[in-house]
Amino acid sequence: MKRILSGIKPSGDLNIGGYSGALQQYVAMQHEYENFFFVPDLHAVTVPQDPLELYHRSKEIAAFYVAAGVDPAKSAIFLQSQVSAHAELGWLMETQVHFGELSRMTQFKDKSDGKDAVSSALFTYPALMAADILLYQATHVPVGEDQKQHVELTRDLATRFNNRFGETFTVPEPIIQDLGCRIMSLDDPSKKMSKSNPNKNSYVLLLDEPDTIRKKLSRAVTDSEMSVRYDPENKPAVSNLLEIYSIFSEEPISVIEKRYEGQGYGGFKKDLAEAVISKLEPIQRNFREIIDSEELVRILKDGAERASAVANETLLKAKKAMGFLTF
Ligand code: ATP
Ligand code: LTN
Repeated sequence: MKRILSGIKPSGDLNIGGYSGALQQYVAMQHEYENFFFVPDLHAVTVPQDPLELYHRSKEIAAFYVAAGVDPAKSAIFLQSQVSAHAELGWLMETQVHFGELSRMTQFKDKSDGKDAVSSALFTYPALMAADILLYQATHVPVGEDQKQHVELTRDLATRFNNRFGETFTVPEPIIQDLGCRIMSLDDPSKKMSKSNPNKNSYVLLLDEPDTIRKKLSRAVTDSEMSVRYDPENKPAVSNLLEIYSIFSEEPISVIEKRYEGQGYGGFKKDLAEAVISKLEPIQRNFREIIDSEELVRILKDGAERASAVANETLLKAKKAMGFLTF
């Protein structure tokens, strides 16, 4: 059976980049795999977190999984901190990863750049991410482009461990879709759309009101050519909007290009906003229904139980292989 493990950090409000690169893939792929979708809350605290915000955001990410259409009967949905095997295998993976490998991780460089105090956990984070994936013997890991390097390191660590201690872990494959794997900022198409951007108009949040979405997309930067054409190299801003349009309307880019042939950007941006709004509207409605429900608590408890059974088995196997006493 093919298995997926993936998750979205509860470190900020979810934007349409995370929807495109991660969440909509989870929903689309869930029926072909056995799935483990988790909330990597232990990863969120690698940078300072307000406890109350962490509490609410962790629930929100789980609620988004369900609201977007991840079926909890088919997929285990759980919080990382409720399955203690993550922290334990994370430590064991830290003993396998090299300082030089961690130093090459671009996400660490980006997130530590210009900060005076950076936690050591931000640096060793990829070892915990490897543990997340390997605990479930995941065959596939759907992520956005920015996580490719971490999944590749996970593959190296699984192979290294298997060579040193005997066959223990499945070597996972990243799944990175061609389109929408790197949605760019609305104010600067050279930067990834990110919740850490101080300019609120640079991203659309999954919980943004329709009018806010219209306003943000109408202000998105374009270019002076006035032609709706997909050409990421020469027209990065318009190509980014076309990718968003295609993800949200589920239409091929060529069909969208044709529709706006010979027109400027006004109508295109208006229709883009409506496509985003109509996809988000049911997700927002489902989200509001589930966020404070007993059902969400039940889903997370059940998910943690199902996840623990698989994770504890792998942890035991890894500990035995390394020579720990396991009676
Ligand atoms: P941020 O950059 O906003 O701080 P992040 O990438 O650090 O977010 P998550 O929110 O955990 O962290 O990302 C969840 C998933 O969404 C990951 O698989 C990531 O690759 C993907 N993702 C995040 N931003 C984008 C984007 N702009 N385009 C496509 N995929 C994205
Ligand atoms: N590192 C990821 C979040 C993450 C993850 C994972 C994604 C932690 N563990 C395991 C996929 C599989 C991020 O920063 N977005």
